[in-house]
Amino acid sequence: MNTARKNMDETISRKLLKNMLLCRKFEENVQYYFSLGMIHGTCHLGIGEEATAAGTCGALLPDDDMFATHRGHNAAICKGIDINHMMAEIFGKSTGVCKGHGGSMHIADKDVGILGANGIVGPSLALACGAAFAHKRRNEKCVALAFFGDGATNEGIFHESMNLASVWGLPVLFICTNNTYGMSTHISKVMKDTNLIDRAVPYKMKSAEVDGNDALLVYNTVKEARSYAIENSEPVFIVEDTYRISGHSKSDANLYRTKEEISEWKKKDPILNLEKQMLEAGLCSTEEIRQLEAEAADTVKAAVAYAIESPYPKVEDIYEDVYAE
Ligand SMILES: Cc1ncc(C[n+]2csc(CCOP(=O)(O)OP(=O)(O)O)c2C)c(N)n1
Ligand SMILES: [Mg+2]
Repeated sequence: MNTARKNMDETISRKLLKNMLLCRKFEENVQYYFSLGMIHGTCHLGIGEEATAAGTCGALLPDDDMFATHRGHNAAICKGIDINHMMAEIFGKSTGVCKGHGGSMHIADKDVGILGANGIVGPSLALACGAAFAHKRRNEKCVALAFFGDGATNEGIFHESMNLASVWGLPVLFICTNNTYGMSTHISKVMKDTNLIDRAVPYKMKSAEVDGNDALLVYNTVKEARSYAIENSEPVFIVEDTYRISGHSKSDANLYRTKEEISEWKKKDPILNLEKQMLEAGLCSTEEIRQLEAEAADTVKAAVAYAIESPYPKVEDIYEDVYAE
């Protein structure tokens, strides 16, 4: 598949920028309240990876299903989750999208096609096969999309799911967010061939690799892949190359990479990247960008207030919505 050409559509560019700003403000706030001890457990931030979420989810329609990873805040925001209820979930409050029982790594809202983030690495691929199978059986013109990291591509579930989707002709979009690290391990230490796109070859699957810090390019690539998957009832594999500026999780001391490497990637910040493109194309002014930033900050501030004011779940509700026997 040829990488889709950029399309400087004003409405799309604005939507992508707005969503990326919302993601960044949201996660900066999560980081801050985590440091105050007001958010418990751990959490994985995707600061620096916002274009993969905004561009990818921006190309989906409401009926499409999306499965996220442990680093799933941005994907949920860009698929259209209610920000107040997501923030409340991360604070562990009863008004959260999962009534405060799930937290950061288990964000889900089936009303907007978010069928779950996953604390385990890899299941998104297999779950998306199941959802796509259902769509196919019902003759629905939509896709199931799985986000997963470069690290997950070494797991059995990656290969089993790619094989199944290929053989059964399932309309799945497999989206590899390639930030080149699995926790503190660089991909070159765990793969002989780091050219991830080649992993589609044995499954004879359509594939594309894209600069994952270019939201418009990601959007156009996924949009084209979505149409292809539906028209041909086939999966597509997309590698989105990016970098997480934030550490792996809250306990990351960043000892496995250099300050220089991080600074180099900061220059390729996906938000600055799109802002620059929009300014150059005359699609917005610096003042408008500042306005969008202020709006994102206000939205997140209101979400934090909502989360803080909300009550914790009751202890006696702990067995509600538990399906294990
Ligand atoms: C099956 C499984 N193995 C190991 C872990 C621990 N773990 C959590 S995140 C992670 C790294 C995953 O790397 P990657 O898939 O590249 O995603 P990234 O964190 O880079 O977004 C690991 C090993 C886990 N949660 N599940
Ligand atoms: Mg990774």
